[in-house]
Amino acid sequence: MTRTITVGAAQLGPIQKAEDRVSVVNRLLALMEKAHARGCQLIVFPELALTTFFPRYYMEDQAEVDEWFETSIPSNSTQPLFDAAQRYGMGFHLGYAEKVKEEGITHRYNTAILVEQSGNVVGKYRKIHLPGHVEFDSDRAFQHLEKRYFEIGNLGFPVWKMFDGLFGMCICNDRRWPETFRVMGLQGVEMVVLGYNTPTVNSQSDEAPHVRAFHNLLSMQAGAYQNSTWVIGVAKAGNEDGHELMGGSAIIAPSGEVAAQCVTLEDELAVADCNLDQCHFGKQTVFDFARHRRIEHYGLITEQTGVVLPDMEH
Ligand code: CDV
Repeated sequence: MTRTITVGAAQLGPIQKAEDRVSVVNRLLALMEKAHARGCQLIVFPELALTTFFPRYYMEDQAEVDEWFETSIPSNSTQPLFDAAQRYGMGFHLGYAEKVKEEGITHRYNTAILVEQSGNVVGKYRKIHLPGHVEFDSDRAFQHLEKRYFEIGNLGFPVWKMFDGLFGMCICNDRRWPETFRVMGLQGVEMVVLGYNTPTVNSQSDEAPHVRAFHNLLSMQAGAYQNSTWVIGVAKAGNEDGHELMGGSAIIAPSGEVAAQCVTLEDELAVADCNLDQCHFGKQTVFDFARHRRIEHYGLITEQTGVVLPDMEH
């Protein structure tokens, strides 16, 4: 009996600053309806899927910042997503800005949840590799203030049992780090779901858009292949109030091959039948970690963060 799940990568076109949650949730619901018509059992939405990519805006007033955050999920405006999940028997993955009080202290995270077909939340992930900067940076063409608005995630990279398989999550910049995928790979992950908001241009260089699109796929395909797992990477794309975001949402097989991909910069669904048993071959051969990893030579990876040049004096 195969473990095949039909998955929809639900790319979102731009969300303008003025667009409210209700309107965005209606767009998500339309994608869920399409996904249901195409037989999807799981739909994957992008990072910060309920709003524009607000970390591009410098704000000093915390009340203004907090407008972009959710204090509970489900909430009045997001409950329809959970109702649709139940109605269609469809799991979903959703990224959002989370404001939470834990042990009397308020925290803000860039968060994603995994919801099963019954509408129950099975897993929560808080983004660990936060890109960007804390203060206004006049040397950049535009701001990327995730380090200002979010704390580093405190939940690690766990995996969860769902659909008779093992699922993991990460968010956007996390995909560029092999450690992200390997930590989940070491727990046997079979499908990693992630969302991204990636500008088509680099705010600090003239890096070409096609090179940035290449890096996006390169990172996700490498993560898939080197851990023999499915990777579902979903963009928020298009022009948000003058800021271009790349598309290219993709469903990537454990071989590293692209199984399905979005071709527009709009709300779009890419669908693939993902057989989790396809993960076995890589996990039992070239990436059979138990047989082939050489952890006695990997100490620097967890002992050291930055580069330390070797002492070249003889
Ligand atoms: N939202 C992100 O994490 N975006 C980053 C930026 C820095 C380009 C990314 O890695 O795509």
